[in-house]
Amino acid sequence: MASSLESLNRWVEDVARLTEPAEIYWCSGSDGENRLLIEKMLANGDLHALNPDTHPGCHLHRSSPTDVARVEHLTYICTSNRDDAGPNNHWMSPAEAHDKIDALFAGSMRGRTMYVVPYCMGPIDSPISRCGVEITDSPYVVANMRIMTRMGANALNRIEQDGSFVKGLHSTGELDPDKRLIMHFPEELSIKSIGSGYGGNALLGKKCHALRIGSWQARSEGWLAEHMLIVGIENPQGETRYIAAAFPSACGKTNLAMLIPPQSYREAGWKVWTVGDDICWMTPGEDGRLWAINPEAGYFGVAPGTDTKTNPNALKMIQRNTIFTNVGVTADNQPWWEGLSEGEPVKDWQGRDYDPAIGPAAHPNARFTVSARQCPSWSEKAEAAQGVPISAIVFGGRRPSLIPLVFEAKDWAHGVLVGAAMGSETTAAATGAVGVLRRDSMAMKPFCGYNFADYFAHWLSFDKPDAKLPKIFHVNWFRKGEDGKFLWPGFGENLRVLEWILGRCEETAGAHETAVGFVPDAADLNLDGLDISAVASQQLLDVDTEGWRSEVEAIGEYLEGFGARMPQRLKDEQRRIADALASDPVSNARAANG
Ligand code: GTP
Ligand code: SPV
Ligand code: MN
Repeated sequence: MASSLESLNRWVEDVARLTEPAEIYWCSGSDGENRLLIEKMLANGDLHALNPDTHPGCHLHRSSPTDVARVEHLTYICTSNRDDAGPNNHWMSPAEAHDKIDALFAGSMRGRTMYVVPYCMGPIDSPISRCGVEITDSPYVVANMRIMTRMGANALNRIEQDGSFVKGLHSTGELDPDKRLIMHFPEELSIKSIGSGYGGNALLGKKCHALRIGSWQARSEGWLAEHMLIVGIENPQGETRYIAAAFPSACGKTNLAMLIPPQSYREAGWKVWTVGDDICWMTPGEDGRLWAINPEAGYFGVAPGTDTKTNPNALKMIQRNTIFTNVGVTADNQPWWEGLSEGEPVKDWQGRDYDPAIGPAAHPNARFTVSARQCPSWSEKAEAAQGVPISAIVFGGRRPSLIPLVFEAKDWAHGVLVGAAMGSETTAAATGAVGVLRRDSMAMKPFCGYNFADYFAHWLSFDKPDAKLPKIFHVNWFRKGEDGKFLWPGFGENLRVLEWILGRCEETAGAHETAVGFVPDAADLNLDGLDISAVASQQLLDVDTEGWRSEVEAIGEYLEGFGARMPQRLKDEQRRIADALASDPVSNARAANG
């Protein structure tokens, strides 16, 4: 039997023949190697040093201005059967896809170094972890992968033991949007990406492996690969419960994962522990619960909006050893972005003199790359091989109207519908229009490596008699009042909602039943010390029957769009809620009383 290392060597040779690099370098992940890479990038302009007194070990990378976000329209799932990719994905046949992209890879690494980057997604000794190797011609990608994954010699050892790994081939190519493609071959456990050096397009361990290929593997192996944060909430009794939450890109995962409790909660002894901020791999344990690991070792987080008031943990975390991508800089060479209360920009993200008339200092999708261990709320459980048990799953999105601050699904199948029905306004994390409401099921629209109908069926399949599944909730921090302002203060105050969620899991918190799920009364939430009017809290928790009727009808149409593969169970659930709304006197009565 050919060992995985033989297969790796053969693949490296094949790729070198195709891409014609000047040299091949195998990454060990050592500190010395990283120092040399950084020196090389400082010399060639890939990186700029930042102020060493205020930001030791920090560097700035400026992307090509047309390469600043994920490109969903250029991202393909290449399965032999088109229906396996589903209407939620762009599809191309594997043969055509290989032909197209290999033509772009031919000679693409001439004059460049080809880096071979072995990595492990998840704690190196965890049975839930999976390995991959990324071949790339971008030293910036190598430096990022070193922070974001367990990269180097240990990963290579594990690959030898595992016997299989995900093959990811990446080249920045010409950074030309017309010669950019991100292809996934789940049946071959491989990825090919060319023409972009940015984040999710280029750091192949992240969205390409851990979500698109990972979700495919998860389905065949009986686990879940999700676009979720993992956070531990420690109550004043010292008990820690873990919550996994799926919000679409740039909708608050990083912020919730490292939130600082409101002062009264801190004084009472509440603590928050960060396990992960973007990706969660969950697998049923022998006890019937879902156990989750964060496959990543670092955070690639949104910089704009990060400040002492919104996310002080993140701000502390990124004072040292951080790569900043597409932020502005101050006169004394500190990184700067919109929403930062201190400092003033003099250069924008493209290195031009800052001029508010031509645009923001930082690109709206500017990011930081930083080791998870630098987060003040870093949880030791992020290294636990078996992961952490999940008490609640939370879905959420940017919904300016209709969707209440929080509600609880009746049971697992209802919860799966709530996830499938998720909608959110688009953000700068992907190219294209911002602020457009779209369905983003389980925050996985851009990331599910197979047909959503099969994905929902997979989710439903966890509902087994001996399973002890988490309760499922939906939150919305983004509901707006008539003045167009957010009704809910958000950020640290979101802990109040998490407390209610955990209270529901322990059956200590109150709620009333509505057609769409269990909703708290204002009195069921701890709003003490919060500057929020009774009217606002009423609006936040309101269930508008009329509005929900059209929403649930639209959800039905969305499910129908997947044709015969859509599980009947989910359609029945949609019908159940539509029927309940049709005969629902609740909202009218509440309106009359309120
Ligand atoms: P990805 O890394 O793209 O997957 O995104 P993410 O979900 O981790 O997003 P992140 O936490 O970085 O949030 C991005 C944006 O949401 C920032 O502009 C934040 O200021 C804003 N945001 C986060 N939490 C809240 C909140 O509770 N309320 C409001 N109003 N805005 C929030
Ligand atoms: C997202 O877009 O959801 C991100 C950033 O987390 S990226 O790694 O570019 O996908
Ligand atoms: Mn993400």
